Amino acid sequence: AIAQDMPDMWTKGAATQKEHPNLQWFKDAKFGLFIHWGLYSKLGGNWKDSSYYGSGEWLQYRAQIPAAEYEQVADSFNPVDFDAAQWAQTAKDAGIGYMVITAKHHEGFSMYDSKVSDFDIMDASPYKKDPMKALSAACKAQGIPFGFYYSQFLDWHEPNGGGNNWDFDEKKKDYLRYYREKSVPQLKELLTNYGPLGIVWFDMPGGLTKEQTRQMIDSLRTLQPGCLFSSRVGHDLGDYRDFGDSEVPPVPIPGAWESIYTHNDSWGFIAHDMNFKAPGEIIRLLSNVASKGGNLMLNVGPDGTGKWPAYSVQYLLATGKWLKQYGESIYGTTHGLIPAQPWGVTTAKKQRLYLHVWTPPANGMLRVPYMKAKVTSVTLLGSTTPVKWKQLPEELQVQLPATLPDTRNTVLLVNYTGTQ
Ligand code: JFZ
Repeated sequence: AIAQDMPDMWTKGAATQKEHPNLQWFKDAKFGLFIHWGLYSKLGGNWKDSSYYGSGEWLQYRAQIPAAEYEQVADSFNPVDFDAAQWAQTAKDAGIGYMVITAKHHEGFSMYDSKVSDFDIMDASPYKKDPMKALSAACKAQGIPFGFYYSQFLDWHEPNGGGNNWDFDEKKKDYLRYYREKSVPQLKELLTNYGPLGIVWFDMPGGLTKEQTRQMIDSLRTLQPGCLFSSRVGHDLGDYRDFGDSEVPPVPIPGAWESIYTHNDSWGFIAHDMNFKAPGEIIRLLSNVASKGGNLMLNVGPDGTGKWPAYSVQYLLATGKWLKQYGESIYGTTHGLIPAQPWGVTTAKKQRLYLHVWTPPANGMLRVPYMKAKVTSVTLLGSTTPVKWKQLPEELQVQLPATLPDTRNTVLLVNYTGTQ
């Protein structure tokens, strides 16, 4: 019962082309970390006397800051507290399966050592080091697949880049020239200088036909055939699908896909945004996305000094603690075999069904409808407390203990024989 009666927006683009041969690690990873980090992180949503809530990385656009003026932010961009090993360690302890960081966002500033542009952290900032070199190495040391977000079309710094119409006349723009002179050469740098990449995360396509996009992809592929390209490369040519920000499909979706979420209300750092998702929310979100067959990529927005918001560290580590106990119900699973229930959702592995209990029924009697295969055991993950259960035709009933091991999301493992 996959993607039945689904509106077009959910099913479109799924498996329209040959699957990339390197998708399995991505499908199994389930939990990714997105990092938005750039000059906007130093501004934190503030420009002159105004403060802007919402997406911090869109500040230049929101305040219509001229490129020449915005450029000066780089003069004092000096993330001295950036610690690649610590970032990778925190990600590891949080149970993260892959990391994707902004190499260049719409502002046009390269957060790595680029020979293609002087508007990069090596040439334009006092920092004089390449944080992406350090981070890619630290992730490799932790065994975390590493990838770059790259804004291939929007570039508010370049006269020929997409998006900036407050400085530059849209009609005079030569997008192909921008692709030829900055975008593609930079993508080649990223695919050449940072070891094997798990993902290039394109965003906001524009300025290219489908054929031109295909040509760009083909030339980039030769550098790293194993690297996955996200759907926002455009024209349905990506290797996996991304749902719009903060979307979880209502029923299972086939193929490889990801839901992306901010941790607070913005991708890029906003100093006064404290609306962080608590560990319980993250854990339920992660199990919800997994129950539909996808990955959750959760974002962190470090500040201009290179520190993560304290709540992001704290809540991610709490999520990691949960994953230590319940990880087998997330990693390497497929979508659940039972549709979402009032009490929660399910995920699955071979002959195993995981019941993610978010809201236990008042009387403690958990009803699992449509359970046809023969159940052989029901246990609480990470607990020795026995549970009573019985199987009726097409329904499994489980009596939950009075106190659950984890009130945010307790997981039960159902072993069964035959096919469900
Ligand atoms: C883009 C960026 O503009 C934004 O700054 C951030 O990096 C985010 C992850 O991606 O924003 C988008 C792009 C596509 C959709 C929504 C926001 N979409 O398809 O719904």
